[in-house]
Amino acid sequence: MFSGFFDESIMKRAIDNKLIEVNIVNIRDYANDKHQIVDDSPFGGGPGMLLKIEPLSKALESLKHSKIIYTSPQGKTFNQNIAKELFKEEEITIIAGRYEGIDERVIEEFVDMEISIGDYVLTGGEIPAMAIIDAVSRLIPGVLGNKASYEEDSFYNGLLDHPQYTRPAIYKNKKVPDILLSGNHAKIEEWRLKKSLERTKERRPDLLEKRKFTKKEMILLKEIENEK
Ligand code: 4FV
Repeated sequence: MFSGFFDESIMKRAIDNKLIEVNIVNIRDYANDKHQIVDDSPFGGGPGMLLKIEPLSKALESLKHSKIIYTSPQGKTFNQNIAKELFKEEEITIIAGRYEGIDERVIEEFVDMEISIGDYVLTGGEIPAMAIIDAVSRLIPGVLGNKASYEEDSFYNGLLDHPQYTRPAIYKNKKVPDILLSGNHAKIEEWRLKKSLERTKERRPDLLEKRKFTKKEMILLKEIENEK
């Protein structure tokens, strides 16, 4: 599942430019029994299988120096702040679960952080692992074309992104907002900030709760209030 993810586009370039190094560890290589069994049925009964402790422990033993992450619905919900935190790590190991999950003793012994990418159930932890690798890698200077890209990100300043447009300026009578064609960068910045505040207030008021506002933002929030 990872070949496509690492062999294309920005991730491939980051690997080729040695900005990130990826080692994929097959847990089955650490199952030393004849049939290389990696899963077994849960104690206490119940549906499905679990990843066994022996192969996983042997695979993780030499990686204890790294930040070990397990992706599961029981984890804390992934967000940009966690991505920024992980960005500071030298080396990250991500356990991508399968079946119903992994033996709890592996989590107790090895896992530093359990992360969920959302309240829904997937067939495996690979896609969550890719999401984490993508969000963290693009923060590494040089991975994205230009540095500015992630400084303009959604959530970079804790707000949702403002609307974006590109050529043509008119399409089937749908016009791009004039302000964006004005060349007045100060006015454009203000318009974008106001749009971000408006959207965040409408769609994600939770993001505004703990947020500190600049004077400028307070003024714009007042305007938005009055324009309702
Ligand atoms: C998941 C999530 C997730 C649970 C059992 C994989 C599945 C299966 N991971 N965020 N949502 N994992 O659904 O991180 O092994």
